[in-house]
Amino acid sequence: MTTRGLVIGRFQPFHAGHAHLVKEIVNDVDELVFGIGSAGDSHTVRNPFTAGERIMMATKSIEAMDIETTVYTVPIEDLNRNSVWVSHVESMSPRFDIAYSNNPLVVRLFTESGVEVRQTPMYNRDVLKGSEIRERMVEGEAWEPHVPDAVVEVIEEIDGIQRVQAVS
Ligand code: NMN
Repeated sequence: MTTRGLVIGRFQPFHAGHAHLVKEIVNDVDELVFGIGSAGDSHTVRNPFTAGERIMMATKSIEAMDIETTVYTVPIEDLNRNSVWVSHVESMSPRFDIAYSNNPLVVRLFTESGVEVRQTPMYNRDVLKGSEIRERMVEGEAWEPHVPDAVVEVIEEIDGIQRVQAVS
């Protein structure tokens, strides 16, 4: 039977740590569901990019990785009720066997619902976190080396730096 993994995160933006994570997870599973969390949020300091923009970043970055695994990208809006969030995710996603996250709340909610959760090693976490990369965008510091080339292209296409600076 096909083993399918779900990775869920906000990907604001998709960065080199996420690319590394995808490469690790596809060694474990036959198919990957890439869940874009807080899909309804955009144009804020914490969530500057829309779900559609994040789908472009992830799709183009994963395409460039040249992996064989089928990847489904699914936007998942937040729900103001943690106790039913896992059912909400399941209702939006292809069936999955394993959830991948290092977010303590996400780990707890899936575990309490009986879903196997795997945590993944953090890769160069000092720089490779969304908040640090967004801060660099605001300050006009180098952020490009820390994201896949495809993400640089998407952010240029949407004039993303101007937006991040304007909402900050
Ligand atoms: O670990 P991050 O990148 O923050 O991603 C986790 C995602 O899961 C976020 O989009 C977060 O909002 C979402 N989430 C939502 C709920 C809810 O809507 N009740 C609960 C837990 C996680």
